[in-house]
Amino acid sequence: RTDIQSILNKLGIKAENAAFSTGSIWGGDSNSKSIESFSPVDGKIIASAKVATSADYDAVVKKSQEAFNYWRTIPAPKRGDIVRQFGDALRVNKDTLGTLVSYEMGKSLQEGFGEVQEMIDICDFAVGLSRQLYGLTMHSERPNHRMYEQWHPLGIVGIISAFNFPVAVWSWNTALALVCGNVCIWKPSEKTPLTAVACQHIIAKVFKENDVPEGVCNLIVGDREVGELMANDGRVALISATGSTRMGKAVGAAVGARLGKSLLELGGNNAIIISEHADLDMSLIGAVFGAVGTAGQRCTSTRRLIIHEAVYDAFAAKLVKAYVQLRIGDPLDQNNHVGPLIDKDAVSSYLDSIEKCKDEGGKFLVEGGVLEGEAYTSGCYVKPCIAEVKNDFKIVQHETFAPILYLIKYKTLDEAIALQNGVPQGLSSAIMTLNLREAEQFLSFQGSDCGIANVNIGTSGAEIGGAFGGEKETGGGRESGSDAWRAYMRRQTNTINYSNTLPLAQGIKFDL
Ligand code: UN1
Repeated sequence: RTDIQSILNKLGIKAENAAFSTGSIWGGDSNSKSIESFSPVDGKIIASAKVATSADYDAVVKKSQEAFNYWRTIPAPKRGDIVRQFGDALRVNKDTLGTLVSYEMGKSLQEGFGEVQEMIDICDFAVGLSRQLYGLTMHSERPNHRMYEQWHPLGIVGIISAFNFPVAVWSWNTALALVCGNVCIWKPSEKTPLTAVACQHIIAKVFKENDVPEGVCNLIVGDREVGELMANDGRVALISATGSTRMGKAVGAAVGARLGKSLLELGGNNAIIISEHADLDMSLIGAVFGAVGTAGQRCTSTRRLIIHEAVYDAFAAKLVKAYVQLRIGDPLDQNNHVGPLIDKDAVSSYLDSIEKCKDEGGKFLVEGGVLEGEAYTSGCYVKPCIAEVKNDFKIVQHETFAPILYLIKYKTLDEAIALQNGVPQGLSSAIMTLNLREAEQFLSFQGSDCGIANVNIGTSGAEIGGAFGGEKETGGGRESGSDAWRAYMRRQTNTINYSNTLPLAQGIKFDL
């Protein structure tokens, strides 16, 4: 059995209960309330963390403002070198941090390691980016003039992250924000404060070794109130928020009211179209991993399968057979496929969704339920289930963060695409087909309306090199690879006149 205490020791977490950290300074108002880190694996309280007060928050913002004045003067490739060292530190800590992710959040150990791997990958990506951050040069309409654009850092980037990827999503934002010359304030999910503390220790050590001042990366542990302080604070130039659509609407409205920038990565309702031309064995792996991986708690989890009528029965039978074989239990035991949900509230919403689905006429091919017994004392282990539904059921239109998979039958590809797009969310989508015409139609402007559209790959498990995010209620933001870095910088257009007259644009005459 994994010795969590020794993992915590290795990650430098002792009796950690500070509300905030600016690097080497850990602190917080001693009167503030605490939140407990609860492991859904065994139901134990791992540790507690204080909640930042508004005074704590203010102290952190002041430290980050000071730090920004320094950090922006460091050349971007040098900032990249610090991020490279952060990536190296993550390599050293991959096993311990990955294990803590698995224990605190409940995802499988393999997925915990995979999450840390995403952190390492984004650091590598950011290091390369630190020598790029390209602006364009354009031709001026005026003689002997030069026009170009450059990208400058924004200042403070506020990061609000969710429990399901408690560390990777922070690193996507942080690695890019840092090479762009920004400083960060991170509010992790109150459900996973310890993995956040572990990350802060890892990055603070790298900063210390490089004499990077406190305040370049800051952690504030807190609940919704701290998130609200940040969203309403004009000193925070960009809020990058990952989580539910409800949270995103509130954050987006608050940031929008002060005309700040926000980057929102919210809920998904991801579907795989399984065509009559699909490789069904391959489709099975994509569908099952997508639906039950991370116990259905990825924003890219597969929620709906839209299956062609010709293969519907055969594929449904394959699915049922695979689900019967799933091993549910301790995610740290690598023999298990499915771990627990994050907490009992998540279990209630899973049960509630099953009820609602039945009320609307859903027919369950694999029944759900909460597991009981010695191995499941936390009360958070549930059975992945499958229901035949109609796409317009209210519950099917809604993202439930749990392993409930909905099956929908289709006749034509146009109909399948309409079903796939017929939800409020627009994050990830996929088609399983060996037919070129179908694949291209799905990827075309008449196809999927999502930010991610895959062929012969499931909906989850995106690589960091692409821009990650989606449309409609998913919020429109893009994080991670491609040119997502632009969201973390401000663009400046510069026109330089090296002639000895001052011609005006648009040929306007103005003589004195
Ligand atoms: C999320 O669930 O918020 O594509 C992020 C994936 C992962 C990231 C998911 N690389 O499933």
